[in-house]
Amino acid sequence: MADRPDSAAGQGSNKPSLSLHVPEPHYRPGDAVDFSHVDSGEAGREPRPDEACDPAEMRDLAYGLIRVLGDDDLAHGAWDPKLDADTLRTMLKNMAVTRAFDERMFRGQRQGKTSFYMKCTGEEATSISASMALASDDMVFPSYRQQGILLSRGYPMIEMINQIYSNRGDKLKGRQLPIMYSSREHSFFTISGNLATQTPQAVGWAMASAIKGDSRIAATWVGEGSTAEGDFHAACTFAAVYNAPVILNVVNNQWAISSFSGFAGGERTTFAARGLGHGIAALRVDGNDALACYAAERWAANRARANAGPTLIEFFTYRAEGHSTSDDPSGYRSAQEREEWPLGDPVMRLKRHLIALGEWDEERQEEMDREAAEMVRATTKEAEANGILGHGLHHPFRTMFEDVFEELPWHLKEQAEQAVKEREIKFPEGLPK
Ligand SMILES: Cc1ncc(C[n+]2csc(CCOP(=O)(O)OP(=O)(O)O)c2C)c(N)n1
Ligand SMILES: [Mg+2]
Repeated sequence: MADRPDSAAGQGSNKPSLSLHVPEPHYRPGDAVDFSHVDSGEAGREPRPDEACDPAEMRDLAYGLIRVLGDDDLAHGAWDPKLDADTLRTMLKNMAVTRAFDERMFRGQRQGKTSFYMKCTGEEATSISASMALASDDMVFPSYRQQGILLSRGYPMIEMINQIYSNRGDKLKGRQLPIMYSSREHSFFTISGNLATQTPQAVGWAMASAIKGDSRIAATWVGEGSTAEGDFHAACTFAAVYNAPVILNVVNNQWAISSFSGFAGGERTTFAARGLGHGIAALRVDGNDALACYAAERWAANRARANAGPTLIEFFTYRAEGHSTSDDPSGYRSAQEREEWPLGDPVMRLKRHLIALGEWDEERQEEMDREAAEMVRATTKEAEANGILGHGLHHPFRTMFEDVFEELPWHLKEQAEQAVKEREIKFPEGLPK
């Protein structure tokens, strides 16, 4: 018989019994919230290393917090991207449009026009400001909360609504969950609900771009919860090994549906620090600071373009609203969290910055918000003419069998005929209204 450790599991041993740590969020519904443990640091504090810097020489940036916008609403320090006022106003407008779009689509779900929607409230800078720092043909591999990229890249809003309604105008023919857009023309890779799969795909695309001698880089966005997936770590390994021209953006909004970031390892170290173990340059950034988000993404893009290596960026932010229309966060977290969150709101902070520069005022902000809401309203009306959920104006049923094979194989032909027949039997008078 093989040797067994002396009564390792037995009672009466004087060895301490083993135990596990199960993470618990700081606050539950009804709890008073105090974020004083969050070290948000000072704007302008962090150094900005050379873009070709060895990751080992910039370790501290994975544990600090890059901030540009100070409490005085002015830009500070080496990370100030020094954007002109027109670019800042465009950024603010992209945020206003995204917020108005989110509001309208959320209401549309409550009105039964779609089955599902996801807002990005409070996280707008992590997609809009970051993607504005990329070239328009750099390939992006987003998750489901980066609608701001498409809107910033000029993707027609009506196409987004058609997709959300799965109507006859939906270019994806109702085959994707609402909000899982795709646009080759906008270098926007098809969103997948299988979390983190986009990360190795982005690295693979970046490697292919380098193999072909192209100059376009890739960027991916992944939630902090999703970094617990094996795919994310495989992506980091490939990115580091081959020095792939890629940016791995981790949006740490602190929640993964009802699980807090502790379940993805957030209690142990920062998400940016995941990069260091792989030898990847890592930056930890105030995700509610539009200028810091832009500056970090630009740094990483310049690095990738110069063949100096991949970058992992953690955007530290807060998911201000529910995970999706299927979620009710009041069941698992304190409502006070949003009010107490120390890094503020990205839209308000950028607005106040422009006002502090003398380049904006409250009247213009109100007018811009009004125009954004009106534009979304009008576009929604236009899309509704193509149909909404349950009104039967979707792509014909049989189209779900199309577009995969050049010629439909016999067994799929049989299945398609059978499916259509079953529908006729079930709804002899046509589909119910
Ligand atoms: C592989 C996989 N596992 C689980 C899910 C279910 N799921 C959908 S969203 C989500 C939370 C993801 O949280 P995070 O990555 O932090 O992104 P966030 O929603 O905060 O933007 C989970 C667990 C999924 N879609 N795919
Ligand atoms: Mg999250």
